Amino acid sequence: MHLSSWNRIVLAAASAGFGVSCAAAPATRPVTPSYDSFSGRLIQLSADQDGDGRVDQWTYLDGTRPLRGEKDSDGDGRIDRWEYFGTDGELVTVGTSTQTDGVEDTWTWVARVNGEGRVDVSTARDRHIDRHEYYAGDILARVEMDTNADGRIDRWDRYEDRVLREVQFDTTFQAVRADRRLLYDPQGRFLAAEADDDRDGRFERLSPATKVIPPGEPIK
Ligand SMILES: [Ca+2]
Ligand SMILES: [Ca+2]
Ligand SMILES: [Ca+2]
Ligand SMILES: [Ca+2]
Repeated sequence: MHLSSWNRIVLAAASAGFGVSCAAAPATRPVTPSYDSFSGRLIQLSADQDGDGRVDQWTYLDGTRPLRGEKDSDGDGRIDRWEYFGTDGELVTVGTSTQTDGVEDTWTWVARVNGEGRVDVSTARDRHIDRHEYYAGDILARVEMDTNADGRIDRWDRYEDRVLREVQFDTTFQAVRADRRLLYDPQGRFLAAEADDDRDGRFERLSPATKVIPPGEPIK
Protein backbone atom coordinates (compact mmCIF):
# COMPACT_ATOMS: atom_id res chain seq x y z
CA MET A 1 0.00 0.00 0.00
CA HIS A 2 1.32 3.41 -0.92
CA LEU A 3 1.88 5.87 1.86
CA SER A 4 -0.11 8.52 0.08
CA SER A 5 -3.28 6.44 -0.01
CA TRP A 6 -2.74 5.25 3.55
CA ASN A 7 -2.56 8.85 4.68
CA ARG A 8 -5.81 9.52 2.91
CA ILE A 9 -7.45 6.59 4.69
CA VAL A 10 -6.26 7.69 8.10
CA LEU A 11 -7.51 11.17 7.42
CA ALA A 12 -10.87 9.80 6.30
CA ALA A 13 -11.16 7.65 9.41
CA ALA A 14 -10.09 10.50 11.62
CA SER A 15 -12.70 12.83 10.23
CA ALA A 16 -15.52 10.31 10.03
CA GLY A 17 -14.91 7.90 12.85
CA PHE A 18 -12.18 8.59 15.30
CA GLY A 19 -12.73 12.29 15.13
CA VAL A 20 -16.31 11.93 16.27
CA SER A 21 -15.74 9.46 19.05
CA CYS A 22 -12.53 10.82 20.36
CA ALA A 23 -12.15 14.38 19.27
CA ALA A 24 -9.63 15.15 21.98
CA ALA A 25 -7.39 12.17 21.23
CA PRO A 26 -3.94 13.05 20.01
CA ALA A 27 -3.59 12.45 16.29
CA THR A 28 -0.16 10.97 16.84
CA ARG A 29 -1.35 7.70 18.44
CA PRO A 30 -0.35 4.76 16.26
CA VAL A 31 -3.22 3.31 14.27
CA THR A 32 -2.91 -0.26 13.03
CA PRO A 33 -4.64 -1.13 9.77
CA SER A 34 -5.94 -4.58 8.83
CA TYR A 35 -6.73 -5.62 5.29
CA ASP A 36 -8.94 -8.23 3.75
CA SER A 37 -6.55 -10.96 2.67
CA PHE A 38 -8.44 -11.58 -0.55
CA SER A 39 -9.44 -8.13 -1.77
CA GLY A 40 -6.73 -6.14 -0.03
CA ARG A 41 -9.32 -3.66 1.10
CA LEU A 42 -8.91 -1.93 4.42
CA ILE A 43 -11.33 -3.51 6.88
CA GLN A 44 -10.18 -2.43 10.30
CA LEU A 45 -8.22 0.23 12.11
CA SER A 46 -7.21 -0.33 15.69
CA ALA A 47 -5.61 2.13 18.05
CA ASP A 48 -4.42 2.61 21.59
CA GLN A 49 -5.96 5.99 22.25
CA ASP A 50 -4.94 6.37 25.87
CA GLY A 51 -1.43 5.14 25.24
CA ASP A 52 -1.39 2.40 27.91
CA GLY A 53 -0.12 -0.19 25.46
CA ARG A 54 -3.46 -1.93 24.97
CA VAL A 55 -5.68 -1.44 21.95
CA ASP A 56 -8.90 0.26 23.02
CA GLN A 57 -10.48 1.46 19.79
CA TRP A 58 -11.50 -0.41 16.70
CA THR A 59 -13.06 0.96 13.55
CA TYR A 60 -14.44 -1.43 10.95
CA LEU A 61 -14.38 -0.14 7.41
CA ASP A 62 -15.22 -0.98 3.87
CA GLY A 63 -12.19 0.57 2.23
CA THR A 64 -12.26 4.19 3.30
CA ARG A 65 -15.86 4.13 4.50
CA PRO A 66 -16.33 3.54 8.23
CA LEU A 67 -19.12 1.09 9.06
CA ARG A 68 -18.86 0.60 12.78
CA GLY A 69 -16.64 1.51 15.68
CA GLU A 70 -15.99 0.05 19.11
CA LYS A 71 -14.23 1.63 22.02
CA ASP A 72 -13.17 0.71 25.53
CA SER A 73 -13.20 4.20 27.02
CA ASP A 74 -12.24 3.31 30.58
CA GLY A 75 -9.65 0.66 29.76
CA ASP A 76 -11.37 -2.17 31.69
CA GLY A 77 -11.09 -4.51 28.73
CA ARG A 78 -14.80 -4.32 27.86
CA ILE A 79 -16.32 -2.35 25.02
CA ASP A 80 -18.46 0.49 26.33
CA ARG A 81 -19.14 2.52 23.22
CA TRP A 82 -20.30 1.33 19.83
CA GLU A 83 -20.63 3.59 16.82
CA TYR A 84 -22.65 3.05 13.66
CA PHE A 85 -22.06 5.07 10.53
CA GLY A 86 -24.28 5.96 7.62
CA THR A 87 -23.57 5.73 3.92
CA ASP A 88 -21.73 9.05 3.89
CA GLY A 89 -19.58 8.04 6.84
CA GLU A 90 -21.63 10.14 9.22
CA LEU A 91 -22.16 8.92 12.77
CA VAL A 92 -25.79 7.78 13.04
CA THR A 93 -26.15 6.00 16.38
CA VAL A 94 -24.00 5.43 19.43
CA GLY A 95 -24.49 2.26 21.45
CA THR A 96 -23.84 2.10 25.18
CA SER A 97 -24.22 -0.39 28.00
CA THR A 98 -26.35 0.54 31.03
CA GLN A 99 -24.58 -2.08 33.14
CA THR A 100 -21.13 -1.29 31.71
CA ASP A 101 -20.63 -5.04 31.37
CA GLY A 102 -19.84 -5.10 27.67
CA VAL A 103 -23.46 -5.83 26.70
CA GLU A 104 -24.83 -3.17 24.38
CA ASP A 105 -28.41 -2.29 25.29
CA THR A 106 -28.99 1.39 24.47
CA TRP A 107 -28.66 3.24 21.19
CA THR A 108 -28.70 7.03 20.99
CA TRP A 109 -29.46 8.66 17.67
CA VAL A 110 -27.12 11.51 16.88
CA ALA A 111 -29.46 13.51 14.66
CA ARG A 112 -32.73 14.91 15.95
CA VAL A 113 -35.85 14.29 13.90
CA ASN A 114 -38.50 17.03 14.04
CA GLY A 115 -36.59 18.46 16.97
CA GLU A 116 -36.81 15.23 18.96
CA GLY A 117 -33.88 13.25 20.24
CA ARG A 118 -34.28 9.49 20.21
CA VAL A 119 -32.91 6.68 22.32
CA ASP A 120 -33.66 3.01 21.63
CA VAL A 121 -33.45 0.48 24.44
CA SER A 122 -33.36 -3.29 24.64
CA THR A 123 -34.76 -3.76 28.15
CA ALA A 124 -34.08 -7.50 28.06
CA ARG A 125 -30.55 -6.68 26.85
CA ASP A 126 -30.91 -9.20 24.04
CA ARG A 127 -30.58 -6.66 21.20
CA HIS A 128 -34.33 -6.74 20.63
CA ILE A 129 -35.33 -3.09 20.89
CA ASP A 130 -38.59 -2.82 22.79
CA ARG A 131 -38.47 0.77 24.00
CA HIS A 132 -38.08 4.03 22.08
CA GLU A 133 -37.60 7.19 24.10
CA TYR A 134 -38.11 10.60 22.52
CA TYR A 135 -36.70 13.74 24.06
CA ALA A 136 -37.44 17.44 23.73
CA GLY A 137 -34.11 18.94 24.58
CA ASP A 138 -32.88 16.67 27.36
CA ILE A 139 -36.34 16.06 28.78
CA LEU A 140 -38.24 12.85 28.14
CA ALA A 141 -41.35 13.71 26.12
CA ARG A 142 -42.75 10.33 25.10
CA VAL A 143 -42.02 6.64 25.03
CA GLU A 144 -43.14 3.89 22.68
CA MET A 145 -43.00 0.32 23.94
CA ASP A 146 -43.35 -3.18 22.60
CA THR A 147 -44.34 -4.84 25.86
CA ASN A 148 -44.81 -8.36 24.49
CA ALA A 149 -41.71 -8.34 22.29
CA ASP A 150 -43.55 -9.17 19.07
CA GLY A 151 -42.01 -6.27 17.18
CA ARG A 152 -45.16 -4.12 17.28
CA ILE A 153 -45.55 -1.05 19.47
CA ASP A 154 -48.43 -1.54 21.89
CA ARG A 155 -47.96 1.17 24.51
CA TRP A 156 -47.42 4.91 24.24
CA ASP A 157 -46.52 7.14 27.19
CA ARG A 158 -46.65 10.91 26.99
CA TYR A 159 -44.97 13.29 29.41
CA GLU A 160 -45.44 17.00 30.03
CA ASP A 161 -42.90 18.86 32.14
CA ARG A 162 -41.45 15.50 33.23
CA VAL A 163 -44.86 14.30 34.47
CA LEU A 164 -46.55 11.28 32.93
CA ARG A 165 -49.86 12.61 31.59
CA GLU A 166 -51.11 9.85 29.35
CA VAL A 167 -50.60 6.14 28.74
CA GLN A 168 -52.16 4.55 25.68
CA PHE A 169 -52.44 0.81 25.09
CA ASP A 170 -53.23 -1.40 22.17
CA THR A 171 -54.94 -4.21 24.06
CA THR A 172 -55.17 -6.31 20.88
CA PHE A 173 -51.37 -6.25 20.51
CA GLN A 174 -52.01 -6.31 16.76
CA ALA A 175 -53.58 -3.03 15.69
CA VAL A 176 -50.55 -0.82 16.49
CA ARG A 177 -53.16 1.69 17.54
CA ALA A 178 -54.44 2.46 21.01
CA ASP A 179 -57.88 1.37 22.21
CA ARG A 180 -57.39 2.24 25.88
CA ARG A 181 -55.82 5.16 27.60
CA LEU A 182 -55.19 6.42 31.11
CA LEU A 183 -55.03 10.14 31.79
CA TYR A 184 -53.18 11.90 34.61
CA ASP A 185 -53.31 15.47 35.87
CA PRO A 186 -50.31 17.85 35.91
CA GLN A 187 -49.31 16.45 39.31
CA GLY A 188 -49.32 12.94 37.90
CA ARG A 189 -52.50 11.87 39.67
CA PHE A 190 -54.84 9.48 37.93
CA LEU A 191 -57.73 11.27 36.20
CA ALA A 192 -59.62 8.87 34.00
CA ALA A 193 -59.63 5.75 31.88
CA GLU A 194 -60.97 5.92 28.36
CA ALA A 195 -61.65 3.49 25.57
CA ASP A 196 -62.01 3.63 21.83
CA ASP A 197 -63.70 0.30 21.24
CA ASP A 198 -65.31 1.35 17.97
CA ARG A 199 -61.90 2.51 16.78
CA ASP A 200 -63.00 5.78 15.27
CA GLY A 201 -60.05 7.59 16.81
CA ARG A 202 -62.17 9.20 19.55
CA PHE A 203 -61.89 7.95 23.10
CA GLU A 204 -64.95 7.55 25.28
CA ARG A 205 -64.81 7.86 29.04
CA LEU A 206 -65.28 4.49 30.68
CA SER A 207 -68.10 4.36 33.19
CA PRO A 208 -67.10 4.28 36.86
CA ALA A 209 -68.26 0.68 37.09
CA THR A 210 -65.67 -0.39 34.57
CA LYS A 211 -63.06 2.21 35.43
CA VAL A 212 -59.58 0.83 35.20
CA ILE A 213 -57.60 1.49 38.35
CA PRO A 214 -53.94 1.55 37.51
CA PRO A 215 -51.52 -0.25 39.83
CA GLY A 216 -50.69 1.78 42.91
CA GLU A 217 -53.70 4.07 42.64
CA PRO A 218 -56.12 4.13 45.58
CA ILE A 219 -59.60 2.90 44.70
CA LYS A 220 -62.01 5.76 45.38
CA1 LIG B 1 -5.29 1.66 25.64
CA1 LIG C 1 -14.79 -0.41 29.10
CA1 LIG D 1 -46.01 -5.62 20.90
CA1 LIG E 1 -64.51 5.84 19.76
